Amino acid sequence: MNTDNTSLKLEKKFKEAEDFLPLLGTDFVELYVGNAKQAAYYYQHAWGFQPVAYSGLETGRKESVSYVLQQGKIRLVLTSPLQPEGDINAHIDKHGDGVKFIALWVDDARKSYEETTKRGAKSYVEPYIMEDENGKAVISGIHTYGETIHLFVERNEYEGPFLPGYRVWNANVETKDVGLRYIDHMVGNVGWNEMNKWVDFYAKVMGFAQLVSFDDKDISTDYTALMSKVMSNGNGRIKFPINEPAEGKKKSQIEEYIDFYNGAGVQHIALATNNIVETVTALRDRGVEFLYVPETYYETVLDRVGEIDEDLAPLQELGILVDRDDEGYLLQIFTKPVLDRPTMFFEIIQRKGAQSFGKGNFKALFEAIEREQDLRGTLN
Ligand code: TYF
Ligand code: FE
Repeated sequence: MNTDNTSLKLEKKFKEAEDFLPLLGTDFVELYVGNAKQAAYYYQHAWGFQPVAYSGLETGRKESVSYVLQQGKIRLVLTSPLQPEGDINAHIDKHGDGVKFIALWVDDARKSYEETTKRGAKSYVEPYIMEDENGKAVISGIHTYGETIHLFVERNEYEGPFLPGYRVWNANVETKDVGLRYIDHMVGNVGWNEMNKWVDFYAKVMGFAQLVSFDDKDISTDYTALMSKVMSNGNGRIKFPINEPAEGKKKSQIEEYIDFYNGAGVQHIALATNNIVETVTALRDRGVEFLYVPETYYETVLDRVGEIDEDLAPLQELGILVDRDDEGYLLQIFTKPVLDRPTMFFEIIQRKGAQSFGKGNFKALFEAIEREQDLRGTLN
């Protein structure tokens, strides 16, 4: 039996202990952004997210505004301040646009809060009830790396468009979705020597188990290095890899992120599709920019991964990477940062059996990132 089998490993790790923090899935991801109206337009028209809900001046909210968009199970919330000062402005001033909340869907937001805070989580918000004519929801929250927050969302007594206080947001123009289905994983970048602290946090406070570990020998090019550990919850629906920079000849992409984000934060969100060629073709047509992968990658890729269902030509044309483990293979591609600061980016992933992370692609991927760093003058 191969010890690399991630699915089996996860099953074994969780048989022993009862899961004290059962998570039903990712509820939503909320970004604090400078201009939510225009960001919403970008995610709607470039990424094919559908308008779902809105809250702002028209709904009686005075301080800030939020747009909710959805594609498959992926729910994105974009929030901007309407006034000077306050937490949202401070967050944007320090980090630029970025992920503030990773909200997790639970059956019991009070118990989630109690179980995690008693294990050492720092409280962000005690359980509170949100209520309107569509029902009620219970929300609580704890701090994770940087200024990022995990919210626990209990919504079994709510039947409205998003959460109490929101109204339906109807689009004035149709946009076709691009086939994105769910969040496969969300990666956090943390500072020097901080990876293990956050790995311990996910293990002890959240009851997650470590799936994989990559040291700086696995993840290095001639120039840069990083380390990474992948944490997963009990049912495998929530996967949080944590990266830290490692010493190399030049500046690690993780260090570049930390410099521009001014601290730890979400580095990338991996979105799953059932047809990566169609999804990436649609995204490219709408102007989403992806990392460039050199032809040489495709000269040897099939020797490494063996036979695959897809034709190689479209994969090469689009720059899609392939990797294999003992359970199958995966196809993945990475966007350039979607902000002016070289901080957050997206990954598009299609899993065909493989439950691992694209270790076989790290070198090609990191060299592609280095070329971008070089163009920005941030490699040194
Ligand atoms: O899913 C994957 O394979 C990626 C790989 O800084 C990765 O998460 C790892 C570290 C990094 C960028 C991408
Ligand atoms: Fe990833």
